[in-house]
Amino acid sequence: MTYESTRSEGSEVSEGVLERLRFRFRMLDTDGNGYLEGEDFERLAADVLEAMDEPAGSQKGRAVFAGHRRYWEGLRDALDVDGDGRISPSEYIARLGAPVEARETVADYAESLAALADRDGDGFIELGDFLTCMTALGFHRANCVTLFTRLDEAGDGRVPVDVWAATIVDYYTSASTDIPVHGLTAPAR
Ligand SMILES: [Ca+2]
Ligand SMILES: [Ca+2]
Ligand SMILES: [Ca+2]
Repeated sequence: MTYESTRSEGSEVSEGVLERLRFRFRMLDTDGNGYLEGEDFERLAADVLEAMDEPAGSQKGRAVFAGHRRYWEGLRDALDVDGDGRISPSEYIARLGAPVEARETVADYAESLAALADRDGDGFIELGDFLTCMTALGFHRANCVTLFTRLDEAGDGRVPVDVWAATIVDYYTSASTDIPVHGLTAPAR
């Protein structure tokens, strides 16, 4: 089987998107061995559940594990070109031309994380819960505060769960750097 690039002519990948992908790779490679593997995603799910005091066996907990697995399996199926069961940095970067596949891959993941961040189940994510969840995932606190402020259009200190889920999907699938969530990639301040 030969590998054909999914990039079409004229769809130059912006440096900003590349930067975002590199940042993501480092965050997802939770054991830091230079490859993405199923274990990295199990660890990521366990860590964020622990940070949120959510039992792994609860409905939300099971959804988070299932979302992470689905996300990992989607990445592996789409990107593990040499079939060794893990994703190298170059395999990860090569996914840039296929944002539609990525959307299906991250939908459950995004929804489960948004539901987890709504700790009291009122349909909204409050700043404190947001920061606990996001810093457990590896994002820088200051960047998360900036993002939350931009998403909180009503200015009432909370963001609707569905808005946050859609924003997570955008983060993984958009080729644009002109979206609020792009700021998550900025270096720690
Ligand atoms: Ca790894
Ligand atoms: Ca591979
Ligand atoms: Ca809430």
